[in-house]
Amino acid sequence: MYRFLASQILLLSLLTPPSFTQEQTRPEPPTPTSSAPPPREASHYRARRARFMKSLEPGSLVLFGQQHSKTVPLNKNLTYLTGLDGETAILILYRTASGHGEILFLPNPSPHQVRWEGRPLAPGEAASRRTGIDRTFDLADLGSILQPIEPHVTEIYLWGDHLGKGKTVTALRQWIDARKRPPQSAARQLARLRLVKDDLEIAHIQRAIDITAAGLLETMASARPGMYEYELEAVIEYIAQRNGSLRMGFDSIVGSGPNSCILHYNTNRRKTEAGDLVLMDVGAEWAGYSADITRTIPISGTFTPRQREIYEAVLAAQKAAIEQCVVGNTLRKIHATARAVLAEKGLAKHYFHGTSHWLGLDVHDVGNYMTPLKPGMVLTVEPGVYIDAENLGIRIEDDILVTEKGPIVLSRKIPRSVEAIEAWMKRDGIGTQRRKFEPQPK
Ligand SMILES: [Mn+2]
Repeated sequence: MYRFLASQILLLSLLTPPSFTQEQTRPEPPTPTSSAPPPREASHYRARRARFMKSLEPGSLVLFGQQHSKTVPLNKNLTYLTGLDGETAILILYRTASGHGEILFLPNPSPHQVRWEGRPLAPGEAASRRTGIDRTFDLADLGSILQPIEPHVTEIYLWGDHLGKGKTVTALRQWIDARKRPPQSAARQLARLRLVKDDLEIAHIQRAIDITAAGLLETMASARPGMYEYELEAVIEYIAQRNGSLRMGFDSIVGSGPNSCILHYNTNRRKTEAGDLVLMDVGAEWAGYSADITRTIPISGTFTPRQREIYEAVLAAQKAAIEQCVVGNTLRKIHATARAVLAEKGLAKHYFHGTSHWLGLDVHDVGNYMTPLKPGMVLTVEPGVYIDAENLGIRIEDDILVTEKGPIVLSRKIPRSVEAIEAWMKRDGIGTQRRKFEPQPK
């Protein structure tokens, strides 16, 4: 009898998943995204969800999903509404006659998954504190929790194709597909909200810009003829990552000489030559928000007279356009202003692109491009002149916050005038010298 019991206990202990109680008494390890916002920010997410749900009719239910993955694009609307930044999650928001409800579903991983992939954000207090959502549940319980809500749902909105995989999601998809009315898109309502940034968003954008600024300053100080474009890129991205920006908002563009004329060049493999211009269009990301800044520098440290002439023209166009970033104006007006300055100097035929786009969680952020400017909107102003025959491409791009009192250039700390760039480039940067342990250049 005793031996039987002992073997039963042994069997039981083999079947029981390893205990994590010891780990739970320790402070929570930092999540892989160090850009994760502290809990006090949850009130902003709560306010955004309330505003969003007010824009929908009672009886509406909205589904947002995200599957943690390095390859699938992030669901930025989920970030906007919860602050989550790539974690696997399904958010359900629903509107009733009297108000709205919110439920967050998070995976409860098996010990096996924890062993291989680590511990994801799980349902519970930590998730509630971070997102401001009181009700967090195991993703596996989604079906049973949705059931009592279901009869009250008249309209379903589904955000994108981000729901992910697995049994629960398959069942959810079947439920959606079985409904008479296909799911609607809430893109328009979300885009309208995301167009005007709240304080927290502006702080995040400013942080992304400040990190990008540090990277550009270091790169300008490091730039020397003979460096490869990717060496300059490495300095920018090193500074970005060193400061907690774990992704760039988009592929860095570092185009020297002829490549400065290619608008979205990002091969970044050419060796720079004395006298080249180098166009750097870069943006670090912070808490999901991207900066988007372009500086064009002379690799040798001083502009030639011709480069200077064109540079001053582009800068004049940019300054005039920035002055137009006032409440009530449109992007069309801003663009026309930049173009007019370049046209006066006979350069309009070398200006091929628009002047502005919205900036936020997406580098080309959502929102209607005809919307007149309102306080809290953030946009880029980036005129450029590209003369292929002279290997001369110049773009100057800054990030602008619209306020009641006029435009604020959030990226103003980065040298922009010819004099300021040349003065800054006299310095040494971390990319100037090779470290002892690096192989010598070929
Ligand atoms: Mn841009």
